[in-house]
Amino acid sequence: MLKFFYIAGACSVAPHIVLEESGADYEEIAIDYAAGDHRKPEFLRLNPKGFVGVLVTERGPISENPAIMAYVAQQFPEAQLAPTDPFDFAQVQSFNMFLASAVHVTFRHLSRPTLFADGPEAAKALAAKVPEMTHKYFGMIEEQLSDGRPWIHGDTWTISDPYLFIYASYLQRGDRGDPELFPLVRAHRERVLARPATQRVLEREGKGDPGARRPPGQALRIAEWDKAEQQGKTANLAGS
Ligand SMILES: N[C@@H](CCC(=O)N[C@@H](CS)C(=O)NCC(=O)O)C(=O)O
Repeated sequence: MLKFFYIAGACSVAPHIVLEESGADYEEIAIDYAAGDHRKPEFLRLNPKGFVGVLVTERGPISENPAIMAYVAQQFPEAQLAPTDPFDFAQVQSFNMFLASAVHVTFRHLSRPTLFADGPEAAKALAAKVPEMTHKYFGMIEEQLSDGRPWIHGDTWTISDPYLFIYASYLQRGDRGDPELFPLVRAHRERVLARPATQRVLEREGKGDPGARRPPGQALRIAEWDKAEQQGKTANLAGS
């Protein structure tokens, strides 16, 4: 049986939703971020990069969320999670790679500055640039939705939709840009949120809506990141 490893509320929500939409029989395994499960040898054997999601198949593990989602779509074609036409499928992949390599990486400058530079001053400088890039990238996504389409590639839901959902949810928190600038993205997020598969995943992951603003004081301040990272106390920051 397929085994899916995730961190509750993290970017792995997207392939988790895709698995749920696929109708596949799979086992889900929560990685405890606070306990550092993603740094333990058992998990690193599956993904030496130490990131979720990871999908373990009978042929071995698959890492990188866009790759997992494409695999599930191709493995369960009857669920119609992605187009089979090569050009249309490339559009899906193009969008997903953009989210992974531009949007997610931009967000990581805020949530995990120690991956890029050391010290609170560097973290502040990295964070200062985030809203500009977020607005630029979400502006492009808003434009793609501007013809009234319900889903990012048109009338049909694809694996790009839950992937956009998770980053639109992080934007919704208001700590990395102004979500009010992107009404079409917000409406799209609500459509994905309302799907039964999404609701089941969020319920089972147990963290609620990933777009909910964190209570004041719960989120660590940027300058505290280095200390928290050293002490392994970054649990509240999973999902970036
Ligand atoms: N390039 C990877 C990135 C995955 C990723 O960054 N996952 C985060 C959760 S959003 C993670 O596992 N973080 C653990 C860590 O940063 O140590 C992908 O797209 O799948």
